[in-house]
Amino acid sequence: MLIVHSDATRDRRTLTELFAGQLVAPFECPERVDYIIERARTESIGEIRGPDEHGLEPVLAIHDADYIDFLRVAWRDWQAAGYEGEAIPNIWPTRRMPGGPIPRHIEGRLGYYALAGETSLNADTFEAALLSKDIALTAVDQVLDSGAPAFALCRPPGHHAARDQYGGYCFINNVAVSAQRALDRGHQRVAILDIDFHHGNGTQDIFYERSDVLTLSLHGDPMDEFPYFLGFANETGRGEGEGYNVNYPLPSGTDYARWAQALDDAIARVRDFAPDMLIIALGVDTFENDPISSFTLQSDDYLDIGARLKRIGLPTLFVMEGGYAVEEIGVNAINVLKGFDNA
Ligand code: OKP
Ligand code: ZN
Repeated sequence: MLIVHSDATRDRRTLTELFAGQLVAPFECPERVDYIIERARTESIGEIRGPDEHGLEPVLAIHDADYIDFLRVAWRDWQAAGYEGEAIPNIWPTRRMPGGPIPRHIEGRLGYYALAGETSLNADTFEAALLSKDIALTAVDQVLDSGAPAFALCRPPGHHAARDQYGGYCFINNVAVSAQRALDRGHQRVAILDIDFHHGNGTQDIFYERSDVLTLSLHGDPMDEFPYFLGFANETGRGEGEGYNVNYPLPSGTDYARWAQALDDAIARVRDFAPDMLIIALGVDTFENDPISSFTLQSDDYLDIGARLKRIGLPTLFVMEGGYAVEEIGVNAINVLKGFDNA
């Protein structure tokens, strides 16, 4: 399978993540990609190529222009305010204080455009987000051109990013931009199946009122897990989109047997939808030793996941999302691709 990768993903390393009341070294770190690409090489998964630039048009087909402008200038404005640490939001428009104008001050704009506070911005954030979407777009073009599967080794991830919000380490929603690209290049229907441990709230939000993109997500029950405020089973879509969003919230401690039942149900729904393309939001933070998650999948289980996905029989794009057991992330992510290729 073709892999799209860039060494330049290393150029973004934030220094801080607000976690458990402390600023810690971020879980979403450049080494994640190092382990995955190293494993892809030793397992000879396939050709590895770099991304092509795709510009902003496919991004603006999903995200609001004012949000992208904010990402472009946020670091400059944060520095201009005299702040010395990385940019972290600290106030939000909550239940009884929405509706006003978008603030002028960077502190207010950060809160307006952030959905969570763990994700620091620095000088390299916007460039990194652009590179990540170019990796995804290059891979989706490859699937569209050849029909063969591809893996976009994106970093930063994307599935928490909504139309006009960042957070959960995500800025541009790579799977959403890729799905829209496939539609704009002539596809009628695309399914996005999110198997990251966390609910794909951004992807759900973006396509919630649409019937051309079926969104499905298997994840830790939001009663107990990030992103807490979306991802419940009764969220099934709205208007035109009614019936085109499916959530599988699963309890802490979920093992592969239980998880695979949810996967099989999701696969049956993908089949019923009969899409032209399947996009997998591939997180391997479902792993038993993941430091911020609570499922108990083991490395061999990822081979079986890949095999089940292959049997759907659709042109398939894999897009990297989460996975924070850094030393095992290469084995786990590449096992999905191996399982797919060998099935
Ligand atoms: C990004 B992706 C755990 C805190 C979790 C943010 C997690 C973002 C995950 N107590 N904080 O979906 O892998
Ligand atoms: Zn995750």
